[in-house]
Amino acid sequence: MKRLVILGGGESGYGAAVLGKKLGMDVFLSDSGRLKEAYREKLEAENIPFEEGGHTEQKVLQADIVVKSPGIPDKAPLVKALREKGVPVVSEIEFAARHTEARMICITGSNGKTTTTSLIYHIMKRAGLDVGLAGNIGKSLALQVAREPKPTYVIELSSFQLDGMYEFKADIAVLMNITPDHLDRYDYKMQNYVNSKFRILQNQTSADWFVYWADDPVIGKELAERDPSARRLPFSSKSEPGAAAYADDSKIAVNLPDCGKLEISRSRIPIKGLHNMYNCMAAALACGAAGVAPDRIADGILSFEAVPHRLEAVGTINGAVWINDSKATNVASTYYALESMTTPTVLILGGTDKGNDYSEILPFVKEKVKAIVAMGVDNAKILKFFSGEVPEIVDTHSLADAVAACRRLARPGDTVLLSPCCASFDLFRNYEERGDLFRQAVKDLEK
Ligand code: UMA
Ligand code: ADP
Repeated sequence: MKRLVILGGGESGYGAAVLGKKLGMDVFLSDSGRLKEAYREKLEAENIPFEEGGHTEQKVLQADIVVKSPGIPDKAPLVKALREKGVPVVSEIEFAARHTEARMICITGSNGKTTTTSLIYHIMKRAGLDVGLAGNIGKSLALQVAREPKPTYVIELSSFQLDGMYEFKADIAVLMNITPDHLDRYDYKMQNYVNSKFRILQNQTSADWFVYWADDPVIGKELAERDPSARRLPFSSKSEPGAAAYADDSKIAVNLPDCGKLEISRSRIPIKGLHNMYNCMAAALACGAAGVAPDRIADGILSFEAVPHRLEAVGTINGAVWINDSKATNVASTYYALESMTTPTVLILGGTDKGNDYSEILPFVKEKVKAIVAMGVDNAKILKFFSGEVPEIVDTHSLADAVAACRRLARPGDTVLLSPCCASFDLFRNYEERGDLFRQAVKDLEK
């Protein structure tokens, strides 16, 4: 009997354990911290052996195969020891994919993954397809393969998951963009991060599809060097020869593989901003490659609501619209949030800085932002960078103070935008908590 050891007992670890048990493997799960109550209870109920509060090296090293949770870095001493011993260490997605024949539609990129993944899933479900949603979006693929197998999965892939993928093949791969992120996990070398993202193309053949943003200089350079074999479906902000889809000021136009053309007026699309037109084009091309008819794709795009925490309108106070874009945790995402602003903006920035270069958003800040409300434990870098660049900057250290400052600064017709450019961990548990508390504060003000 093959021994499967799982490192980390969160969503992906638990799912891998259930699949391993179903396959008749000798399963052992090991977590260095404390398991979440819900996962501990399920592991006990299902008689899956586990340990928490530390990894017992001797038990882990006995593995024939190890599934590693994505949060655990490759540099962890135990992972190194496993590799030195020749034990394969794979991601939960790789493990799950080895036990299903399902068609895989996979989405990666630095920004836009969750929106595009959710949109593809929404279009396909509405078109009547039997499809599962999995991956970095928060749902284990292995658990679904074990419990409710589907003929098609739409999977959001992070670079951490891609790092543990070897034999996996995406039938349709979508690469949204590549801008610096998570560099602390990649020796602060951008090329290492780029290589990780390009793993989404590995093992693809000329029968598969590759959807990507044609205007991205990083992707362009890599494609020139790598020349992958999959059929290409580039989307662009310009109508250019070779582009399978483009967006202009009034519409998106998509040339769907083998099934015709599609044009949708931007004013009819519920999600706003140029970045969301990229997400719509990517989703339309992926669905077209999967054989969904143009009218069903249009129907899905026109009925898709914003995902929470991504340019989510949460209320109107004194004539100013308040928007929650808490998921904007890096410079590129705040860039696109600002790009989509059409009224004077009070911008909440700040949190845990990941080595941000704020000069990328400076032109939009100068053009559109009337005040910056810095919200973080330490706002020194933001205050220093933007002072003199906007009419007003306020220094706050809590959500309550930031919201009060925005209320004072915003006039009828303005927009208050929480698009912090930073991770949330200084003041909040995660970006969801930051966005939820912001939404609640706005609702309280509306009362
Ligand atoms: N742990 C160990 N040993 C260690 C370090 C951690 O055992 O050395 C344990 C922790 O105590 C924890 C467990 O590992 O109990 C699981 O941690 P995890 O976060 O790595 O894994 P999951 O809970 O299974 O969640 C993962 C993704 N997490 C990360 O990539 C960090 C989830 O993405 C994903 O939704 C889920 O699998 C299902 O696929 C989250 C994320 O933050 C949302 N992703 C990053 C992002 O979007 O930027 C990449
Ligand atoms: P991810 O899952 O990759 O983090 P999301 O869809 O959750 O991406 O969006 C996160 C943030 O990134 C959004 O709040 C928005 O500001 C920005 N964003 C969304 N789509 C794109 C895109 N295609 N290009 C650049 N930025 C984007």
